[in-house]
Amino acid sequence: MKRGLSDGEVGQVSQVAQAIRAYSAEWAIRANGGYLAQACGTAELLALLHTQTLSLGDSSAPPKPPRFAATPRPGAPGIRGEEWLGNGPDLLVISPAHYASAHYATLAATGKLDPSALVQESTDGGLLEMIGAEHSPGMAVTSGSLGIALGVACGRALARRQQGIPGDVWVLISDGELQEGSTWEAFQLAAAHNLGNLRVVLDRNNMQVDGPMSTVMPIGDAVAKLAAFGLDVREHDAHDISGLYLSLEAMKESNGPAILVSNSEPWRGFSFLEARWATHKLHFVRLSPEEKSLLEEEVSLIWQQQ
Ligand SMILES: Cc1ncc(C[n+]2csc(CCOP(=O)(O)OP(=O)(O)O)c2C)c(N)n1
Ligand SMILES: [Mg+2]
Repeated sequence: MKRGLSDGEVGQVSQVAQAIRAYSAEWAIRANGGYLAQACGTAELLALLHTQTLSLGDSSAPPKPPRFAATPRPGAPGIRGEEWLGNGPDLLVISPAHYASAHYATLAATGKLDPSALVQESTDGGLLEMIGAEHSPGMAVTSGSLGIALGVACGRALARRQQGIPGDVWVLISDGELQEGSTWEAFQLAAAHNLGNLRVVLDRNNMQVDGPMSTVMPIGDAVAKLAAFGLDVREHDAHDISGLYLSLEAMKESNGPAILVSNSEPWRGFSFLEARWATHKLHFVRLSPEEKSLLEEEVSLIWQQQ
């Protein structure tokens, strides 16, 4: 087991997490709405995955992405989104494609995207799709149709094992995806093949597009179900950097597929989201003029503290 993070390292991760919130908020301010709560719930998790947990290596993809040229395929122009992650050996798959904004913000906060490139987000002909696709920086799978990328990740983990390719396949999934049958089939497959190179992190924010998970379609005791499907399960507070780091490190010791349930507060970091959380409807937030100026103030505070 690795040692824990020093206070200095926790501080650095926290700075990256705050930058992720700020970059995502800037997009929401520009577009007068956005997938901001996803960044707020996963900021510490994404910061840890990118800077501490995974070995992503250096990226040779351009920090200022070119315009869209073609859907990535052999012989076609264009760059595969995962090339922005780095040259490995690990791979990170973001399954819920509406978390792309949080992930672009992470790439900007970790130096793999030029922050000025974020203005491309959701613009015609730009690579930074609002619902990320496999040509979008940092996105390995086109997964706007939810519940797909976990199965793809299982296939890639199995192929890596068969071909002796080192490195683990990490996948971020959402709790809404636990309401889909394909997710459970993928877990079942991961257990059947004992995929020890598959590591799943679940952002459990207790909401999906139509409101609280419990009223849209309750999924019961997720931790017990995941264990019953043969996964090595842990859960932790998504915003406690030191403990989350140790839980992620412990996953690396598993010989089979492992999952971390990251219990998040999708309002974390911005007061207008917290004020609205009673509704559990933060999936895509539009901003009132008052909320917009409050958010602008809180973003500028984050940058002052960097
Ligand atoms: C296969 C599929 N079914 C339905 C949808 C419509 N949809 C878009 S987002 C969403 C909710 C997903 O929940 P979660 O990922 O937990 O969202 P969040 O926590 O960000 O609100 C749904 C059902 C979809 N994109 N794909
Ligand atoms: Mg959710």
